[in-house]
Amino acid sequence: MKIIGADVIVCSPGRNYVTLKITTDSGLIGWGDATLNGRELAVASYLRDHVCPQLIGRDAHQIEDIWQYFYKGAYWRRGPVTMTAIAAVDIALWDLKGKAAGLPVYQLLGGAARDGVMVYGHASGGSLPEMLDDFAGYLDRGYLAVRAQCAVPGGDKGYGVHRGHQLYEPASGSMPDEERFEVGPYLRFVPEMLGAVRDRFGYDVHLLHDAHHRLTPIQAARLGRDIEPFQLFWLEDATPAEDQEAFRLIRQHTTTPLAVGEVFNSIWDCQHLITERLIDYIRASVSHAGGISHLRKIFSLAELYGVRTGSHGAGDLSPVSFAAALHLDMAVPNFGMQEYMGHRDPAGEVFGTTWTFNNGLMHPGDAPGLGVDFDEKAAERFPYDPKYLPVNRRTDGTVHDW
Ligand code: GCO
Ligand code: MG
Repeated sequence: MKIIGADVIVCSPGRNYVTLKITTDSGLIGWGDATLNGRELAVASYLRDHVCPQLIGRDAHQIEDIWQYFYKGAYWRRGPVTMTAIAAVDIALWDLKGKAAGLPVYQLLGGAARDGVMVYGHASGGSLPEMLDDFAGYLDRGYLAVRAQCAVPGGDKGYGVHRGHQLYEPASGSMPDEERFEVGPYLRFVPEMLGAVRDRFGYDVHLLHDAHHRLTPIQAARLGRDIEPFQLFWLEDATPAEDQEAFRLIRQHTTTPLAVGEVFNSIWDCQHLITERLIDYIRASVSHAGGISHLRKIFSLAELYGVRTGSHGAGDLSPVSFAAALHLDMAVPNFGMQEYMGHRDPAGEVFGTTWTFNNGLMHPGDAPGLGVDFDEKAAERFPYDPKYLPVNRRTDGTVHDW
């Protein structure tokens, strides 16, 4: 199955997505996701200018060889742009292999290790009552796990809080919005918020919260300890993720389960976190951590150390990589939880999907490959629309982690 074409399509159906199309002489087409929120065109150029020409003529079945060729062959390793580009190729090749075999990708990865993939939804609100009502909506829709994010009273908008009736989406504006954040009120409010969830909905639902890299290690330790009574499934991104050592300190102070990794690109970003058992869930994503092939290695390493998976599944990863995550989630023995933020309209006019949601579990479907179609004609109606993630400042103006 020889590769005869590799093209990059940038479109914005609700948000910006970068999609790689690999065409083969068999007539089969594979789709990959190369979206890197706020830096989309850097990956598009990396692929178009450097990777696509080198794909032509290769055997699409040689997934591992092609991965190594682009990883080792570039000499420059890791980093979000490189690893997102390699991921897009890898995802498209798995899609092709599945289509060629007539099997869904999860079958190629070892077959179903569970009936379905537990996903968590995103409840949020500008006030506590609003967040609790949103939370109730997720339970009504059958979710078994829900993440709770709420604006801190008297504070700015807050991370993870949706606006109006649209799904939460962090990128907006052709220049980054600036937000203000102060840690004291946040640390006092979060236990109250999570306590309110438990008071109203009890302890059967899995409860999660994302601190979005905003705390110091000792602040994270305090938060983890303060929320122990509310028995979280995980506390996400307590401290800036690049500092693996920070987790050692947090771990000494709390039994709240810890998750991190949505900004990781490589197994080397989480080697110590996993082998020293400093976290409970690894949250790297298919599209930013080198594709199915590389994420599978991260998950296998994690399995050895009792760390479970928790793939990033924000709406800024396209339906192609979300489907890829579901296939991997189906097959790995140490699956933990899958994030499901959902995709804003009109993404559904461009991406056709086969996944299903039933009683809190998702299934990728049994179509050959990933089960995602991309409508190139429809994509033309939604041209690239530059948008950026917000920048965060403390109240004194100091730039802070967003
Ligand atoms: C999550 C993430 C997202 C990120 C976004 C950045 O938990 O899903 O924190 O909300 O902020 O993916 O592009
Ligand atoms: Mg997060």
